[in-house]
Amino acid sequence: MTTLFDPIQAGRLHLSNRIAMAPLTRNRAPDAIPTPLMAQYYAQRASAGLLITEATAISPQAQGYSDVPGLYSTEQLDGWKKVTHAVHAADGQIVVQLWHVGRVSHTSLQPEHQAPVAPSALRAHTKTVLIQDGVPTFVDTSMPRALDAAELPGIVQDYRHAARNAIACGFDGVEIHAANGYLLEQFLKTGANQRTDDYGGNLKNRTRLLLEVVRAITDEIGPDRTAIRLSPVTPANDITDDHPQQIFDYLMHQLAPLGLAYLHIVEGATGGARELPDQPFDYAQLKAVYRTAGGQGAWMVNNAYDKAMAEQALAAGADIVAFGRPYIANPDLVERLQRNAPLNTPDRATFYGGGAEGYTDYPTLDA
Ligand code: 8OZ
Repeated sequence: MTTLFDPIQAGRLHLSNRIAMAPLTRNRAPDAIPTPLMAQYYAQRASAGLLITEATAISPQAQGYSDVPGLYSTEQLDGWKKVTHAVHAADGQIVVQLWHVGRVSHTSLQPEHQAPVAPSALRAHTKTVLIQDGVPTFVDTSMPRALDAAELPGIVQDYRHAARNAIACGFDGVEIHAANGYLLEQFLKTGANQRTDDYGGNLKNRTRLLLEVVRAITDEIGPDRTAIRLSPVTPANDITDDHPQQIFDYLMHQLAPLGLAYLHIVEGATGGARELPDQPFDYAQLKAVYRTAGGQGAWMVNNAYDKAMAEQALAAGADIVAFGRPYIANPDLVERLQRNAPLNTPDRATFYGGGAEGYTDYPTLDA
């Protein structure tokens, strides 16, 4: 029987175990520049089979929160190089999550304080985090403007550049953030996309931007170190779809031939309930559709897993399990799971913003 502690190949990535650190926004990158403290934080967690960075903006327009990192300026790349170097020195492996927030932003974070961009001029009824005088404050997102179709190639180009930058920084690959109500999912789902052009309406049109982004990135850095995160039914950031099974099954057919390293599936509500009574979704069917269509990427699952659930998921055919909140508080999560040791409890008050406290000061078992 496969265990969490068995290695696995995912495209070009070789994971020493099936435990991934899920992407976690921590708002500790002032001016969007990764810091030495971030290098320490990721290196502390390097025993994970794979580290996935916090969501990282591909361009100034892609920013939606205070103090989240970017991957487009020289200073940002220099900061990330220290992160990948520290992780590799600790024998870890790290991919960067590429992010465009779309409408989940605030004018104060946008270039020239313009409106955030979205498929349609529909406001997301959700909050973003602004850090004012060091204190994280949740504020309503701003009213977005609808993107002109002529602007979309520029956004695809920004993803391509960010992927190139990722490799230049020493990342082992990239994970495209197409989940949690951000730009790519805004195009996918009916609740945010009312376009009448080639990027709205039918399944082909609503998946078009996402697939253009995937193709640009795989063309740039190779499919075997490109991955994607999806959240078929999450209500995160006010996102909804009328028929999620339909569009995600369709997407599996499109992604299957592209040779991605892994698919990362958030089951249920991100950071919340795994079962949503009014939004049933068949994840086994999703995987079956992908495999039947020839998809060979590793299947990564996420959301509120513990060890027993993770082992069940592997037995049911998942390849990798991503742990989020447990990784905030347990840098040595792999060892703790292996030894059935108790886990430290994460402190919500220090999730977003601040310094070392609640970030790099959680003790290991040995400490
Ligand atoms: C929590 C706070 C801010 C951003 C996501 C990038 O949900 C995020 C995020 C999570 O994917």
